[in-house]
Amino acid sequence: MQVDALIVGAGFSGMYQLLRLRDHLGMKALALEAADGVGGTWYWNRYPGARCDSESHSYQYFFDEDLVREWQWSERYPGQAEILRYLNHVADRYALRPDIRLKTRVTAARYDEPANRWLVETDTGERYSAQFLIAAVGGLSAANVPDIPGLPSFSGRWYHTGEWPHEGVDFTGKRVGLIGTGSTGIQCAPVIAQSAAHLTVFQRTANYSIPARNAPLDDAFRQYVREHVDEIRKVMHASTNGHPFLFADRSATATPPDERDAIYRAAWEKGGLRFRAAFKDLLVDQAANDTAAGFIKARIREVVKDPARAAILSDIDHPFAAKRPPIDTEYFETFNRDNVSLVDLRAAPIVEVVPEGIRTADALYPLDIIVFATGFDAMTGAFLKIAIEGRDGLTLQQAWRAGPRNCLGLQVPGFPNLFTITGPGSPSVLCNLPVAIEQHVDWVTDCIAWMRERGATRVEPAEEAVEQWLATVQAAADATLLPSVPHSWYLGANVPGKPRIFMPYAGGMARYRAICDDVAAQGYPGFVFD
Ligand code: FAD
Ligand code: N01
Repeated sequence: MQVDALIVGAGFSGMYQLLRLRDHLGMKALALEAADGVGGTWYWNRYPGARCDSESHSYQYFFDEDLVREWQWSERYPGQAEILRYLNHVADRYALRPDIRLKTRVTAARYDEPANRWLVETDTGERYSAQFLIAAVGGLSAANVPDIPGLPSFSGRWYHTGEWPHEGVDFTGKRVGLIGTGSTGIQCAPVIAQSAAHLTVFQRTANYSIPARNAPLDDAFRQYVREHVDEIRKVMHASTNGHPFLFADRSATATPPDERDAIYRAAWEKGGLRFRAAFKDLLVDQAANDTAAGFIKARIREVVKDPARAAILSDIDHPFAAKRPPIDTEYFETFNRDNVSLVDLRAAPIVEVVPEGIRTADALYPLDIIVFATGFDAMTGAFLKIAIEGRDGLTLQQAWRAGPRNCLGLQVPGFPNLFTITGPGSPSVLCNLPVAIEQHVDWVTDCIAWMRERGATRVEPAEEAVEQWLATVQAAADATLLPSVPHSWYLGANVPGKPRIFMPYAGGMARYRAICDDVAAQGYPGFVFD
């Protein structure tokens, strides 16, 4: 089948890209989606407690103010089912479904240079040809199940949180092992503990977490959102991370300790990701960060009654927010329950899975169910799972062997007319993602429109521009504490053999948007058209 543009994925990114190319540029566009429903992350991640960390009124599309005004979020942070309902509503409201092929995984895409077409293959045996290929495959969509010896021998059931069964999992009366204490593990542990006979949390790296303070939204707040759509959008666009709040313009180290403590306490009570915006220097100054880290560790020791457990949970080896900071609902409180135990894998690592459960260096833990909250082959995994072949037979695997290379996180040299949405080299996972997604999709759409106006048929970044952008991404990361965590997935450290490169652009969404706008306004310097 011949189309103008083929989009891979039908999550937040793919659906909006489809809408823009089809409805605004009048292109024949099609989205191919591996799942049997739209929604991406929110289709796949149905684990107990799955919920957004972005506040609901900011975790939505803003391209249509009517859409913002008509959708009513029920809670401060929407749960998985509500977000999935929202994305299905969007698919219906904009009549996207006729142009989305579900249960269709793209397996290969080859650039045919003489024809200037992408030839795309799927697991359903279909073949497509498109001038433009837009990979909206998600930065957190390739589940990472660690290669633990003996897993196939396990006599119980195991699940990865990112591929959760749609019929749910009944934990009643079961001994459950949970591996992973990132955002996902921290969300699901309290909920699993409520129904399981026993929950054993296997912690490798202790983590910070801030109370979410989730609550139902009242009509007054909904009314406020309806009446202030433009103002909310302006704040999100001006902010470092695309959230609907700005960082306070004060330094943690320059603030007297008593005053600083009062600010942290107020931020702790307010809850959520706003905590890290309490001071402007938490991510750029180790001494400033230490004040936040010390505050949170003290709260953990306050909440967790058993001093030995509290010590394991608060023995955190990295700066606050240098790994993605989770927010939680009663995570640390969960360790006060009688039916919950904590295993410190730093003291005794997992050795193997055996039929009865998990064996660490010093004990066997009998289990009926293992939950892997072990994250994703983030940022590059879903792209590299597709056999993408560009100019002169160059594969994406070869091009990214030493780490992802691209310009503005949008285009890879050697792969003309291929665009990546919120891929490596863009703010993506450091940002409230709908904001990053709308910016990327709009930029791609404008670029294609610009080409069509000028009769250009091909776009690709120049090598020098790519080198410059890689240096910009590295410099932005080096100006922060982010690259200082050796075991962070931002660096690819969670996947054996993955190159250690700090992948997202850490200079902030507002600055990134300004750079991209400037490139477009100047006629796309650094990109070659013909
Ligand atoms: P995805 O939603 O990942 O969608 C990509 C789609 O592409 C998927 O449906 C996938 O099936 C499909 N796909 C991939 N490869 C192929 C292929 N080869 N062929 C066909 N289809 C393919 N972000 C925030 O900003 N705030 C949050 O609070 C937040 N919470 C999160 C919670 C969880 C549990 C997770 C995992 C992520 C969270 N995120 C959050 C990040 C989230 O991924 C983004 O907010 C957003 O949903 C990404 O949308 P997307 O369309 O770019 O990617
Ligand atoms: O994954 P993670 P996640 N043995 O990679 C551990 C988004 N998200 O799914 O730190 C033992 O962060 C690993 O240990 P360590 C958000 O962007 C958002 O939780 O590598 N343990 C870590 O504890 C987030 O950052 C939300 O030492 C192993 C955990 O598994 C991203 O998705 C909710 C192990 C993985 O943590 C990913 O979060 C959920 C092994 N072999 C997710 N391998 C919200 O916004 C890994 N681990 C609400």
